[in-house]
Amino acid sequence: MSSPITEIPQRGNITAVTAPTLPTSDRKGLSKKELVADNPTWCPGCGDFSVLALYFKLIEKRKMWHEKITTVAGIGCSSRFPYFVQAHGAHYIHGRALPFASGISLSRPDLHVFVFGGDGDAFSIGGNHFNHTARKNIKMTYVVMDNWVYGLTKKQTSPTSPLGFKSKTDVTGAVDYPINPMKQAIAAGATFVARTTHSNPAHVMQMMEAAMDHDGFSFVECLSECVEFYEGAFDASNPRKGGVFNLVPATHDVTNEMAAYKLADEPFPGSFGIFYKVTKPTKNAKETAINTAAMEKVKGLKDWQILQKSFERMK
Ligand SMILES: Cc1ncc(C[n+]2csc(CCOP(=O)(O)OP(=O)(O)O)c2C)c(N)n1
Ligand code: SF4
Ligand SMILES: [Mg+2]
Repeated sequence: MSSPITEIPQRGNITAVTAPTLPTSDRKGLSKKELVADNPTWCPGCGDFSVLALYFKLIEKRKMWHEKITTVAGIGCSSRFPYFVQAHGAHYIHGRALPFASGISLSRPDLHVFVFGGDGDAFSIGGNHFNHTARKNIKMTYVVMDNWVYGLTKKQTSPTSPLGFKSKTDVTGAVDYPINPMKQAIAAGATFVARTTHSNPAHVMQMMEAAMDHDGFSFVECLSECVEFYEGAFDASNPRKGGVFNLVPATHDVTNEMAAYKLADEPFPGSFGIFYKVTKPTKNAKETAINTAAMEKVKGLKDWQILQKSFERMK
């Protein structure tokens, strides 16, 4: 059987061509075996295991193929994520996962870009990138595995550590007010903002799936316990540890920004689910429109003629 060639939309008038792939109907989704890479080096019991297992499940369930997904992360325990996935991706620079992922998303609109990382990577060193990627509404799914601590570097205060948390950088207890990731995401302009916890796998899966289906910047805060340096941090949200897991009320209007802030303002453990979701044009769509209009102007011209036109304009 002849195999169709997949054309990848590109900037400019160059069209890249991927390796031949089987027709969609003839291809099976990837199995977990085909997705698992190195054995995770996380501590036994770390919440991050749950997120990784559900990512595999999501890829299997949605029948995504290697050439259609990319897994990006910064630096941290949680950011080791791409090492453990047999797929295209990058374990990038601390705090810089989002700019890297933005480049992929904008140049390859046919891919689904997943970004994983920790609270330090996202809100400390990468804080400004978070705000700007959100406001630009660049299509990708960003899952922050929030453990309220720097795990990899062995227990420093993170931007989400609660007041009083004793760490190597705050030996008498954290004195700085923590940020609220949900409020920050909504205020920055994220068009999909959800909250979940590693201790409820079905819910994590639901949130990741909904985030993936969102056409825009989708942000999921996933509480993910660091059993080594912040054991028990999320017990109050885990019914198996005597806590309560409350879903966002069914009556909540996800398009109501003020209602979303109200949910985000609830004291811990708060609510879990989609707080905010609106449809707005993505930067991807806007750039595609600009590029299409620019290409229309040089339609039919050869590359060297386009180049010549540019030189003429410079004279
Ligand atoms: C530029 C730079 N600064 C600092 C570090 C050291 N560093 C590595 S990971 C990390 C924090 C990780 O915390 P978080 O993002 O919450 O991930 P976790 O380990 O908790 O999953 C820091 C400060 C680094 N690798 N690069
Ligand atoms: S140090 Fe904490 S975050 Fe890092 S792998 Fe161990 S339990 Fe997980
Ligand atoms: Mg952390």
